[in-house]
Amino acid sequence: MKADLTLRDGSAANGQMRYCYVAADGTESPTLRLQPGDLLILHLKNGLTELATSQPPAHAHQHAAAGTNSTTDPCQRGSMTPFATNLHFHGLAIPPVCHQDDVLKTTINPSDAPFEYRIRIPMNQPPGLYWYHPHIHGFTNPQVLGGASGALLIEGIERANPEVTGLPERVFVIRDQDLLNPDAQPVQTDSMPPALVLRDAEGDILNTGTGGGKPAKDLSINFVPVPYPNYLPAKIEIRPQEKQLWCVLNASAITYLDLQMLVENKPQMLGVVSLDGVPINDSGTAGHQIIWQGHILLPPAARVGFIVKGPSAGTAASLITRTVDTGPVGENDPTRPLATIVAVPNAPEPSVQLAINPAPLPRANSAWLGDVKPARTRRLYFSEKPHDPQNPNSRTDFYITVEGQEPKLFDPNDTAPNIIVPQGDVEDWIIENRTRELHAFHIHQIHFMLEEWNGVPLDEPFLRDTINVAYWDGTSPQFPSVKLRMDFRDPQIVGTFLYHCHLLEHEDGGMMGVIQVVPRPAAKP
Ligand SMILES: [Cu+2]
Repeated sequence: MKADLTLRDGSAANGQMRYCYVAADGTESPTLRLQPGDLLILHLKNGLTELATSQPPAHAHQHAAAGTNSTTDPCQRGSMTPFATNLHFHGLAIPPVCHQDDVLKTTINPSDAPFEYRIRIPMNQPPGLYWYHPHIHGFTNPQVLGGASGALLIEGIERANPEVTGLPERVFVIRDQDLLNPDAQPVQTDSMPPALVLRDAEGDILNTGTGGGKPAKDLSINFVPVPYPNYLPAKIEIRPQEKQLWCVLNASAITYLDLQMLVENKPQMLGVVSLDGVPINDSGTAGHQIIWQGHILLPPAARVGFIVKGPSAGTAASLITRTVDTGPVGENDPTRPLATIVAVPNAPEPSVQLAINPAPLPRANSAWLGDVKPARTRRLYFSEKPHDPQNPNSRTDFYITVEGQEPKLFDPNDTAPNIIVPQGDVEDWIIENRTRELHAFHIHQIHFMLEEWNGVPLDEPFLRDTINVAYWDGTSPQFPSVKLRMDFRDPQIVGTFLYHCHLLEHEDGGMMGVIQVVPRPAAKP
């Protein structure tokens, strides 16, 4: 498959910077549809203009001055500027090397010719929803918040799960953006008093804990904005009682989603068939292919595939996101509608329908991750502190630290690995949250299994690439944590790559670390 994308920017009427990938035929941020084994040749032209330099993001000063960015080879630059860009293919098990999925050194400038990505989708890449977005340190947040993201779908979920064969399939990309009406008062839909609007050091509206009030960011669904304060929803048409597979990507920079479908105000059960691109019964031992849920939490960067059934004709139905308590220093994320679901007999059918009689997907030939004994256990933790210890209102420094190492902000000019792993190993990582807001742990190149949530064993029969970590209440002797089983067995995944919080303000603010997977013979005993 070939794709020619240009990253364009523009300044909206309200002064917000907007970014978009534009394909050769004018399509905006196209969904790239691929199959295992396919070769994707993607030419990315950096079409950013000087506009991008007029509004330096909060943390720009940390990095913009570093380096000259004058090397002619886009594979060797590494120094980051607001008008530079690159691509990360979130969730794909492809090598962390230039022209594939390297974001440590790969930097594309506006003066460069279109940059070629050549990506072979692995034969064992699970079928599901993935995505692409820029990953320039210090400037990922403004570009993604401005709209730079797109879905990448690996076809074949019906080969892994007979429950979805023949279903029409739709892709929804939910993005966040700065408020279109930041000065508007909340519209009161219930008896709650207007919430106080307090802001954090990054200028985001603090979590009110009420479920209402002014959100930190607006949301859009497939580029239809649903802005505060009236939240005029988008419209989704579906035939009455029709079953469809909905694949939803939370491409937000910082906003958590908790998706729910209401019919006549009653929550409907949603049949989850995949998370983060991976079918639910990936282990082959779950005994079921669907997890029925009344609502689905999606941290930034997470994806879900679920079966919905169209409501009866004439009934009021909607897709909403429920409030997420992001913690006392988290952003305010109230309950709000995303789309009205309208059941009409002549609703246009989605353009994609899953095969009715597909060849079953071959089973993985490696042992299920949950059955592999980990070589070792590592402990990492999220922490935060004011940049100026004397001034609690100064901007926040965000850290992810390997226990025993000195907390250090990510520095693109010092990419010595924090963690070295011999290829072939499986490890357990315990990740603690020592802060009073949510973080979403993500690692490039690999998936992991969630083994424990706050010490409670889960043993999920599927893998994830992004996991929410609960916030600390400020008093408990134990910090909230997740225990993950990390899979470094893939022989293709050798080299240096990143793990970080996927709340992009945090990532740009330093909450990122470097891992090196070394070839087996070179590994120390
Ligand atoms: Cu975070």
